[in-house]
Order: sequence, then structure tokens, then C-alpha cells
Amino acid sequence: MIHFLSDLHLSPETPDITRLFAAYLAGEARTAKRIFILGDLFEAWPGDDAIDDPEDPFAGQIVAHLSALARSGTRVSVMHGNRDFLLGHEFSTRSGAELLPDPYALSSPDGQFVLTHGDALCTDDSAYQAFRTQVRSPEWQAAFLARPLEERKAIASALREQSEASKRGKAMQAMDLTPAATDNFLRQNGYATLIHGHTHRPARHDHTVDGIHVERWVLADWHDGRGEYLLLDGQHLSRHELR
Ligand code: LP5
Ligand code: MN
Repeated sequence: MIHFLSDLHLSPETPDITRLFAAYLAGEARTAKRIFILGDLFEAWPGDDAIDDPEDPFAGQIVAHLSALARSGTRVSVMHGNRDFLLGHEFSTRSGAELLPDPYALSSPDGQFVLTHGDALCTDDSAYQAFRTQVRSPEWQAAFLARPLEERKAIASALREQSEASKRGKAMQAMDLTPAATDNFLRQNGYATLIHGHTHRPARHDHTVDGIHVERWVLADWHDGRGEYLLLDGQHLSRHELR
């Protein structure tokens, strides 16, 4: 069995979600041979030195929970989201989670899947795409990570506020996947079943691309004390609520 989850947005401000995730890692996750966390595991990740932040044990505690799961024998795979794109080598080593490229093709005897966070397909949101190009460049990241941790945390929280404000002025449609970009993505990825997060609009969509039927599963975000994972058991995908 394989699990897919995303958009937990873990932060010290939502202890109920942290507890739910810790219980999941110590319980249901151990019945899976592999779990995929498809981005935005953290509300904001200012850099891997947050793991040893003397001001805040939070990141280190999450890393310890992940590491316990990995040591129990479940393979843990994590993809970057738009909040935690700075997860790096140190995080990977300390948590036992491997970092995946976005997109990631998953071929199993039970089917062909393509996994992505989802933000790269929101191509109508040109302000976000410009921001994304900038912060994903290695030069920008090296310069940002050279700043003191406290300063990076302050910038991250200012950006979170700015993001919430800018979303209020955006059309709902601009904050969803662009249909043409999605069809093209499905074509380029061999019409595999698409699983993604980011939009917080859980659903199963049917696409017809070049006459071929393709499924798209959108993962739920974790909020208000509730979480969810998608379970792949044989060829069957199903949603499982956690609370
Ligand atoms: O995240 P969410 O759901 O609110 O909205 C996203 C897009 N916003 C973002 C920004 C993140 O929320 C900010 C948190 C990042 C923490 C990272 C850690 C530290 C790194 C600091 C990096 C500087 O991803 C939002 C989309 C929405 O999804 C739907 O798809 O619309 O896009 C935006 O809000 C972006 C704005 O439209 C443009 C922002 C321009 C800001 C330019 C500042 C330059 C930064 C330089 C700082 C040194
Ligand atoms: Mn996201």
C-alpha cells in the first residue's frame, strides 16, 4: 500500500494538526510500504538550520517523527511545495526522507502515476510564476540562505501575509491549474494518472486528452483538526480521513 498526502502546513500555530500528523506517522503510515508527501508539509521552511533552531524546537521535532517512521521500514518521499521549497540535503539526511523532483513519475505494476505539487501548473497566475522562478534559482537561494535564520524567518512570515493579501485580489480561476497547461502536462507524462495538491480543492477529475481518458486526483489540505491521505491499494485509489 502507498499513501499520498500534501498541504499539511505544519507550524507551531496549529498544534492539533501536528498531533494528528504525529499520530498518523506512528500509526497508519506504518502499514504503508511508502508514503509520498507532495509539498507544503511545512507552513514555511526558512532553511535546514531550522532543525537546530535554539529558539524553536518545532522543526526538529517533526524531523524526529519522520525519522522514526523511516527507521520502522516505511519509505518516506517528500516533494517541495511553494512553502517549503528550501527543504534540502540536511533535512533529507536527518529525517530519512528522500527529496523527489517535481514532477515525479511513479510506475508500479498497478499503474502509471505522475506526481506534482501543482503550483507549476497554475500558469495563469503570472505574479506567482515570476516569484516562483526567482526563488527557485540556485543563485537566489544561496544568497537567501546566507542571511541569519532569524531574518529569514521574519521574511518568510512577511511573505505569508503578503501572499494572503495578494490572493484576495486574484480570481479563483487563476489560483487553479490552467486547463491547457494541465492537458499538455498529461500528454508529456504519457497520460498517467495525475496526483497533486496545492489548490486545497480535493476532487477527482476526468480529463480527455487526445481522446484518452486520464484521471486527476487533488489532495486535501489539512485544517481544523482534520487530515487526509489517498491510499493506493492494488489499482484502487481511495480517500482516508484522519481526525
Ligand atoms: O502559499 P499560499 O497558499 O498563500 O499562496 C500561493 C502563492 N504564494 C506563495 C508565497 C508563500 O505563501 C510565501 C511563504 C514562503 C515561505 C518560504 C520560506 C522562506 C523563503 C522566503 C522567500 C522570499 O507561494 C500565491 C499563489 C497561490 O499559492 C495560489 O496558487 O497565488 O502567490 C503569491 O501570493 C505570490 C504573489 O502573487 C507575488 C509575490 C511577489 C513578492 C515579491 C517579493 C520578493 C521576495 C524577495 C524577498 C527577499
Ligand atoms: Mn502549495
